[in-house]
Amino acid sequence: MVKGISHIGIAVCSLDEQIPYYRDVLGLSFLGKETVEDQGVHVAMFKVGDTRIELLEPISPESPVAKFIEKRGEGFHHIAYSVDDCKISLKKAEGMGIRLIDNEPRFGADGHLIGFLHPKSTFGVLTELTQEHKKP
Ligand code: CMX
Repeated sequence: MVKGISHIGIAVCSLDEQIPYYRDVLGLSFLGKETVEDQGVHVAMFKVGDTRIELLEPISPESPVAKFIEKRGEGFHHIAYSVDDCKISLKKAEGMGIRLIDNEPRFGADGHLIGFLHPKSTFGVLTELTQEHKKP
C-alpha cells in the first residue's frame, strides 16, 4: 500500500520562529509557505532527501494542531506515507479494522489528496495517507 514517506509533520507555535533552524542550522531546502484552510494550518515545507519536513502552525485555537500543542506541546505531530490511491488505501485500512478520521480523501498541502488514520487505532502515531494529485 505504501510507496514511501511523503513528509513528517511537526507542530509549531510560529513558523517564522522555527524556519531559520530548519533552513539555516540544518541547511534544508526551503520550499515555501502555504495556508491549508481545510486543515486549519499555515504550513512551511522543506526538502530533505526524497522526503519533506512539514511545519504546521495553527490558524486558530480550534485547529487540531492548536489542541495538540495545548495538550502535548510543540514537536512531532504526524507521519505521511505516499500511496497510489488515497481513497482505496483508506478503505483498505478501514476494512482491516483501522478507525479513520477522514472517510473520504481531502485536499492537503500542495493540492495533494490526503486522509488521516486515527492515532488511537495506529498505536499513538497520527498517520496520513498522501496521494500526489494536483487540484483541478
Ligand atoms: N498524535 C498522536 N496522538 C494524538 C495526536 C497526534 N498528532 N493528536 C491527538 N492525539 C490524541 C490525543 O492526545 C488524545 O489522546 P488521549 O485521549 O489519550 O489524551 C486523542 O488523540 C484525542 O485527541 P483530542 O485532543 O481529544 O482531539 P480530537 O479528538 O478533537 O482530535 C484528532 C484528534 C487526531 C482526530 C485530530 O487532531 C485530527 O483530526 N487530526 C487530523 C487533522 C490534522 O491534524 N491536520 C493537520 C495536518 C495538515 C496537513 O498535513 O496538511
